[in-house]
Amino acid sequence: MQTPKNEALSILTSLGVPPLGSSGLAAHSPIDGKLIGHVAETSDVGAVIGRAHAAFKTWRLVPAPRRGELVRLLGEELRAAKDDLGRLVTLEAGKITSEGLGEVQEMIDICDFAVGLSRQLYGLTIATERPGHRMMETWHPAGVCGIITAFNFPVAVWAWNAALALVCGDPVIWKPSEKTPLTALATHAIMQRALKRFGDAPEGLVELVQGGRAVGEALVDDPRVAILSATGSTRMGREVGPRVAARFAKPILELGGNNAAIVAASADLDLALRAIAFAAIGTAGQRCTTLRRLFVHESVADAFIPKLAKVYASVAIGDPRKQGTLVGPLIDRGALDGMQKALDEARAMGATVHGGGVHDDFGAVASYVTPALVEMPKHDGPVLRETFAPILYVLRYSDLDAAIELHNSVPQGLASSIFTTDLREAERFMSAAGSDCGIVNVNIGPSGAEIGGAFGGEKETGGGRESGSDAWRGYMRRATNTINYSNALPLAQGVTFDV
Ligand code: UN1
Repeated sequence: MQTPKNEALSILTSLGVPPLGSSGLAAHSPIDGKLIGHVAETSDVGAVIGRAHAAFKTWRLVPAPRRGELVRLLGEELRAAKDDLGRLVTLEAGKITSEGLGEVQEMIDICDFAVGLSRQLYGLTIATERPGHRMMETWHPAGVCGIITAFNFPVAVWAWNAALALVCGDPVIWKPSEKTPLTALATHAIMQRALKRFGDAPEGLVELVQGGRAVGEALVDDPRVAILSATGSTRMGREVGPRVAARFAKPILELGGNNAAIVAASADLDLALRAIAFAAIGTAGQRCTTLRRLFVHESVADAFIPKLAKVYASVAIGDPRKQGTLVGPLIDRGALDGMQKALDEARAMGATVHGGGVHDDFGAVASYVTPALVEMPKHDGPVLRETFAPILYVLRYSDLDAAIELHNSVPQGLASSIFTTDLREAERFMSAAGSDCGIVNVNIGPSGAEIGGAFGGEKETGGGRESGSDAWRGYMRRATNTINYSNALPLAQGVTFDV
């Protein structure tokens, strides 16, 4: 097998990315922890925003179905590049091959969705109290959309935002994670091909800025950026949200999750086992939708938890490019340290920890771990936090309402599941008194959402919605229009004002 560096460099060449430089952001592969190369940082973000802002003046007037054509071409280019880009995601983010490819598929799916949307973007016609009048809603492009993304979905999250923003008439500026600059360069090169085939897109319509905190802050604070979509930690969102709100721009925040599942007494335990394994161990626990807390009914706990521990002990860990591997590396040493710290805290509380060890045999600079299944004596301490690593905290319950209350007692509110064959329990979990999350599932895990639904969550998850359903509205501004087609001028609420 090639070294990650050589493989990444040859993919970048085949995707048409110019050779990497010798200074700027350092790109590593978590597979061996080694340097791949350097990516230049953007020095003048203001100039980039200026270009995008100028592009808005033209793009907002291009008919939406024609804007959709650009996204259709992007989808075509992504289909052609799927294998290369998916492998690059594996090399730079450490995902196993099928998940790297799955991430690119998610980009293709949102392009298809957005193309259809480009012939919709519909408003309402509303009954008016005045004769000879008509009232309606119109949706217009909102302006430049800044997109800040995280390392764990280094390309798909850009696509969820960009595909919608572009059909909605908004130029996009992307600030990827500093940990994944190469997949961003590759995606940008693919986008350039779509733009070239499209022909007459305004300069500055799709921009990429690379760098650290200052680059992100320039997008957050610039009044020319009308929409700021940020994916990452709650800590990041706590800074970004108020700054965007302070200048009355539109934030779309997709922050931390502390996702839970309930395994009820009537659950199909075989199905639950497989679903829970994927949700908790998949992507090495580095999805914002990763399953982190599990409530198991006391009547099935003794049968179920040992089975789960067996899965944890047998799961194949290693080079994510290798067939059969299910758990690749963590992104870096910081993630590994964070995991060990959380496990130490759990042990100090009296928890039983299955797995959780560090694999130094893959080389001291790489960060491979065995996923940890942690039987907790109580719902407290590290259980209340999102640790971005494969740790699943398990608790037993006897009463469903009490379990739902604990389920909802964390600050985050992204994704949740119940495993049950009891209709009453399933409906209770989805009801107003049930899970308080943005994603509430029955008999499937909390991760791996399709793009057709709105994606996002409540409370400290930030409240934003991306992707499907009517999430497009977050990228547009609404105008209410009242049209008088009579000769009279009746005022609303019966007011008279004769001059
Ligand atoms: C994320 O982890 O930032 O539902 C997004 C899922 C994916 C997206 C996760 N479709 O797991």
